[in-house]
Amino acid sequence: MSDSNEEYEEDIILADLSDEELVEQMFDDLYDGLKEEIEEGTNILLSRGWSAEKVLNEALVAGMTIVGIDFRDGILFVPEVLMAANAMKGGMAILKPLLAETGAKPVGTMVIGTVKGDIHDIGKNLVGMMLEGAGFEVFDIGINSSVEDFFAAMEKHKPDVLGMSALLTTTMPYMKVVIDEMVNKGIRDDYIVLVGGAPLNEEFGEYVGADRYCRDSAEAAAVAVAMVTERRQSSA
Ligand code: B1M
Repeated sequence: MSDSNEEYEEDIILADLSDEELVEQMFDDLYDGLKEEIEEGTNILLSRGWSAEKVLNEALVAGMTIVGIDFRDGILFVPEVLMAANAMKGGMAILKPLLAETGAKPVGTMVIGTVKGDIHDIGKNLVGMMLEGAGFEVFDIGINSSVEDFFAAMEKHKPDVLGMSALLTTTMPYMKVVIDEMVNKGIRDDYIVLVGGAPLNEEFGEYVGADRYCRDSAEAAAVAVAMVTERRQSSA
């Protein structure tokens, strides 16, 4: 038998796998940074009636958690994790329009960014996608965002909500730098400030002076909708 036949025989046909097997395979493919396979797996699960949220949480986010554990333990290194992140973004791009599908009128606006010194953007992107799905207009200023970047975006877009994301224990204190500057400039109460990211917790959210710490993107969307609605009602 030729080599190419052997390779062919070893190929896994994703569409032939059960849901459970496919999700397991997607964990492996995410781990190996295989973007096309992740895109294919995402499409297959959607075609089997999975909701975008279910694919996101049970296949993509769960897969990235495994990557994170091996990254922490020194089994995976930055280049491999970058490839995994790239593969995950391939799946997220397919889910984005589905998560953003909504019949609701725009309920508010948000400026969001990952704070200075931090280049992690997957969680931030997810929060933006979920907010869009909840009917928000989202202005994403990207990664490594300084006080000046946040202020320029607030000035330009006059959002209801300012969102900050941080994934590193070394960068999360920068949220306080931004909020303290808002206090100094007398504009803190003009905005609802939400913060999030894996190393944060509620206590830290209170410490930096945010309105709320949000554990995940679904909570961020729900909190943003509730707080903007409440603020509009109380000022009406
Ligand atoms: Co980095 N990294 N990384 N990394 N990386 C972590 C965060 C780490 C926990 C890994 C580990 O050791 N286990 C660790 C931080 C340790 C610490 O600070 N205590 C770490 C480290 C150390 C580093 C470097 C320093 C490594 C190095 O260079 N030696 C370096 C730092 C670079 C920098 O930022 N200056 C680095 C680099 C990278 C990559 C570039 C390779 C890549 C990022 C690619 C990218 O984002 N485009 C990367 C990745 C992918 C990770 C892990 C593996 C996954 C992060 C992720 O995307 N998770 C991560 C391990 C982990 O978190 N398990 C890790 C999936 C995402 C959906 O979750 O972002 O938490 P998350 O978002 C969640 C919630 O937190 C929440 O909603 C989302 C869920 O719905 N949320 C919000 C997030 N933001 C929110 C904002 C809100 C509300 C909710 O309101 C506004």
